[in-house]
Amino acid sequence: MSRSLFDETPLPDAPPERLAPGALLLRGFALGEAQALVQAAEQVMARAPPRHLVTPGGRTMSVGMTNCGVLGWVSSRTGYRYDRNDPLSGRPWPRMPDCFAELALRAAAQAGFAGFRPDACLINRYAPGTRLSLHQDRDEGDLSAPIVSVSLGLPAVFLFGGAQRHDRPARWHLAHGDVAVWGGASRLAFHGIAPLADGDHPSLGRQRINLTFRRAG
Ligand code: MD6
Ligand code: FE
Repeated sequence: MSRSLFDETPLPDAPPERLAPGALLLRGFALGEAQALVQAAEQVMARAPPRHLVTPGGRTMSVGMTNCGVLGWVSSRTGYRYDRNDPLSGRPWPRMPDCFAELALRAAAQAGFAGFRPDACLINRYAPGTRLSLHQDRDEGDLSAPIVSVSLGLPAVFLFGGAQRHDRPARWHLAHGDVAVWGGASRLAFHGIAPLADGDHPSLGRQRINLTFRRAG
């Protein structure tokens, strides 16, 4: 099959890109199953709708968030925590779809983290203009496990900083089907998402969905 000069789809055996020690970008790793992942995410979101959480400081987050798996990440005026129940419904979060857990396990292994069994999947939904300010993911019980992050829908600019909030972040382009795996020396790096540019994605329309898998318990 010939390849257009303008085709940005990664070659199937493209080597991982290194964002930093312990942080790898597997371009297109989830492309083949992206449609199944989108469908499964939509089923989770039908049962546990994305909501705009309030930070301990009293700001409302512009990203819509929900979870699946045994544990879900939530923020409120009282702080950040993992909870077994969805505070909106009072019921357990939807179970993690098998296609989610299998993809996270394979991506982590590809990046050198064998045996990754996530118990939490945070689902972030971005509309055009939405951003996620620089933060660390440090509420998880097992910081030796990596985080696996799957991008679906509109492309985004991932801001990847250092161990200090004021370290100037690098900018990485994340597209539909890209998977980032990070752990080890990068596990507590500051990171965020720049305001999402508007666009119309063939399968997701005017939005970006991000799945981040963690070992929280
Ligand atoms: C996002 N991701 O891509 C937000 N955190 O929408 C994250 O905050 C993130 O991608 C830890 C590890 C990987 C990530
Ligand atoms: Fe994060």
